[in-house]
Amino acid sequence: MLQGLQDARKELPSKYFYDDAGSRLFEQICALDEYYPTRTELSIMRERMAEMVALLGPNCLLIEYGSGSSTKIRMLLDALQDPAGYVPIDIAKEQLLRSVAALTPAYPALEVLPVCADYTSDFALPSPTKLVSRRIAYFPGSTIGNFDREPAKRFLQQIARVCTGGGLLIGVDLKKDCNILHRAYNDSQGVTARFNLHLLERINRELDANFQLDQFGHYAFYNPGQSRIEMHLVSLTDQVVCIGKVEIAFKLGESIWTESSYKYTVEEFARLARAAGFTVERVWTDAQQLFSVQYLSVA
Ligand code: AVJ
Repeated sequence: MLQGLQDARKELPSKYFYDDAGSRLFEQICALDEYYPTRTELSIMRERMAEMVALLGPNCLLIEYGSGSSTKIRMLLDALQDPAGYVPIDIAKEQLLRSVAALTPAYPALEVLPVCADYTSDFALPSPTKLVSRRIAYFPGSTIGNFDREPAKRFLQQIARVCTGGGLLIGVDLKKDCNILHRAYNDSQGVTARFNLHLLERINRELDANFQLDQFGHYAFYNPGQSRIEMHLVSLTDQVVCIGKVEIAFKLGESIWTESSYKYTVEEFARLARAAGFTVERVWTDAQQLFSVQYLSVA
C-alpha cells in the first residue's frame, strides 16, 4: 500500500477492495441495473449450460479463481455429471467460509476444498479423494479484465500449467458503446463510488491511516485508447494523509488509480488466450454481444 501511494503516479492493487465489507459492496454492484456483466453472464450460462457441461465432461475438478459468494458455480454443479470436487479460492476469508457453509448442505456429495489465498501468488492446490478426469479452472465475472496485458498473459499461463489436459471456463467482458460502460461504473445509486472509497476506509482501519473519505471523489471513465475502464480516487483538495508514521501529500485533483477493467473483442481475447497456450474451443455471447463466456482447452 505504502509503495503504491509513494509512487509519482499513485496506484493501489484492486485486490485490496475485497475485505468482508468490500466483498459485500461488490455483491451489491452485481445486482445493479446499470452493471450488466453479472446478469448477462448468468443468462449466457443458463442458456448454454448443456453445451458447457458436455465440453467439461464427467468427474472434473472445478477450481474457481475468486469464488466470492459462490453463486455462479451452482449452475455448473447442478448440471455437471459427478464433479470430482470444488476448490473455491478467494482472498476474503469470511466470505469464503460463509459461502462454503451455504454450499455444503446443498451439495452433500460434493467434496469442497476451500483455499484462502491471493490467487496471483503461489498457493498449494488441495487434492480431492475422488478420481479426477481433468482440472477445469472457472474464472467468471471478467476479473481477467483487472490485469494489464502482460500480467494477464502470465496469469493465464499459470492457469494453463495447473489445468494441463483440461481447460478454463472464463467470463470475458466485450467492447461496446462507451456510454454503457460508463454507466456500469458510475451507477446512479453511488454503490460503485462507495466500493471505491471503501478502500480508504480499509486502509484507515488496518494501517492506522487518517484518510477523510469526503475529501476524495470516485472517478471512473472508459479509456478507448487502452480499451479499459479506469477507476480512480481523486483528491478534492491539497491535503496530507498519515499512514502510520508516513505522510502522503496529495495535490488538488491528484488521483490514486485503484482499478483497471480491460474490455476485449472476441478476436483480441483469442490472441491473448493462444499466447498463453490455450485453444479457444467455444465462445458464447448474449444477443447484444455485451459479454462472453468462453471455454479454452489446454493440451
Ligand atoms: C470484479 C473485476 C470484474 O471490473 O467490472 C465492478 C469489479 N469494479 N465495478 C469489474 C468492479 C467496479 C469488476 N470485476
